[in-house]
Formats: sequence, structure tokens, C-alpha cells
Amino acid sequence: MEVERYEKIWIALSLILVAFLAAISISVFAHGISLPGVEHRFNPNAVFQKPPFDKPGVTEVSPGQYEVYMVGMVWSFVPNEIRVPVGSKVTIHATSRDVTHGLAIQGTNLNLMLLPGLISTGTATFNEPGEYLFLCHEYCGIAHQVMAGKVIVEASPK
Ligand SMILES: [Cu+2]
Repeated sequence: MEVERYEKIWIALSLILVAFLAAISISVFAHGISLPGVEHRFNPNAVFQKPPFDKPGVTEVSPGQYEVYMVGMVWSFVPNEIRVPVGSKVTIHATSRDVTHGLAIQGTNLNLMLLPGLISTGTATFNEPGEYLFLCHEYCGIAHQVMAGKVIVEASPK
């Protein structure tokens, strides 16, 4: 059977779809990567009744490792000050009570979108003492520009 040259090229290109299917299958079944589903959703109006967001703040989970539960709302963050010693690895779990907000921490690559009813998670390590501004980077209303806070990284005692 004679197959045209261009037809052979198209048949070969269609194998890309097989490669994509393999990549998706490996990420879903071997690495367990999936999109957030509705089962993780909660009512954003009741976020302050939902543990652990009923006690937003900073917790030391092991030496040098901190977890932060944070809620963004018009126009502030709770908590708006995070205090950790230098060298700390900080994981932030954040959500929004009302509209879409953002969370970016200056000097790190932590950059999250805070969506009502969903939890966003990101981690940053602070190896230099100082104050790191964090702010909302999604326009969220008339006082968006005041929605900010800071991470205070304290030099460890000598
Ligand atoms: Cu905001």
C-alpha cells in the first residue's frame, strides 16, 4: 500500500496526542496531581468558623518550620503580621472571605491568589533577617492599596 509523504507526516504528528495522553496519565496516576474539586470548597462567609481558619495565625510545627493560616478580606489580612526567626521555612495556607484577593511577599517567589471558598498554599524560606512587605495584588475595591502586612524575620539570638 502506498502512503503519501504528507500523510505520513500527519500520522507522525498525531502521535503527539498519544504523548500528551501518556503525560496526563502519568501525572494523574503516578504523581497524584489533580485539579481542585468541589469537595474542597467551603462557604467563605463562615470561614472564621472553619478550623483551622477559626484561629488564623502562625504555628511552629517543627524547629524552623512554620504554618500560617491566613484570611484575606476587604481590605486587610488576618494576621497582618507574621514573626519568625531567621532561616524559617514558612508555609502559608490562605483563603478569602469575600472577593478575589492576592498575596505576594516581597523578596520571595511566594505569590498566591486568594479565592473565596478555596485554600491556596505556598512556601517561602527566609534566610535574611528584616521586614518583608506582603500585599494584595488583585484589585479588590476602593481601599485595595491599603491591603498589606509584613513578615518580620528576627535575627536569631546570639
Ligand atoms: Cu485584596
